[in-house]
Amino acid sequence: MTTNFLDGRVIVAVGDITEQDTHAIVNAANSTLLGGGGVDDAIHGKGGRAIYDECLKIRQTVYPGGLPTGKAVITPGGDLKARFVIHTVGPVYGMNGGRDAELLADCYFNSLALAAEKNLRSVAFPSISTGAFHYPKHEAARISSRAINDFLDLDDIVSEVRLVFFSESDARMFLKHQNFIAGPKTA
Ligand code: AR6
Repeated sequence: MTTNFLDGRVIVAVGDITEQDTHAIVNAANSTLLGGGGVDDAIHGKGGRAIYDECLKIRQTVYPGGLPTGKAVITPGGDLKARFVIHTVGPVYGMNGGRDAELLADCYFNSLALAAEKNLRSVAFPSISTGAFHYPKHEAARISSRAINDFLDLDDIVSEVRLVFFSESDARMFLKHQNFIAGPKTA
C-alpha cells in the first residue's frame, strides 16, 4: 500500500533508502560528512568510494569546519541506483537552543532546493534525525511534511518526493501526524 499527498507529488513508502531508484536519495549525515551509523553507514557502504571521495573534497574546500546543521550538499551516487546523494545534517534533538524544528525543516527544504537546482525531479528521503539524533517521530512528521509542502508550493521542478520509512509502524506514525495542506489519497 502506498499513500500519496499533494496530487501524487509526495509518496509515503516503507523500504530501504539505499534501494530507491529516484534521481537522488538523501543521506541523514553528520557534520563530518565522512560516515557514521544508520542510514549514513548504509549509503556509504552500498554506494562506495565515489561518495566518500567527493565528501572529503567538500570538507577540504567549502566546509572545512564540517557541514552545518540544516544545510545540504550533493555528491554522485556511486554504485547506488540513485545517481546522486544529497547529504544533510539533521538537528540532534534538544541541543539547538530551541531551534530544532527550524533546523529540521531546513534539512528538507534545502535538500529539495538543491535537487531542483540540479534539475533532479525525484528525491527519496529517510526520516531525518529520528534515529541516532532522537527527534520524536510524531514531531518530525509534522515538521517535515510542512517543509516539503512549503517547498513544493514554490517549485515546479521536483515531481516526486518519496518518504521512505524503515518500518510499517514508522510510516503509520508519519501518516497520523503529517501536516500536509491537502489530505491523503490511498491506492
Ligand atoms: N532505510 C530507510 N530508513 C532507515 C534505514 C534504511 N536503510 N536505516 C535506518 N533508517 P539515523 P539520524 C531509519 O540514525 O537520526 C548516523 O550515525 C531509522 O529507523 O540513520 O539523522 C549519522 O552518521 C530512523 O528512523 O539518522 C549521524 O551521526 C531514520 O532512518 C547520525 O546517525 C534516521 O536514523 C544521524 O542521525
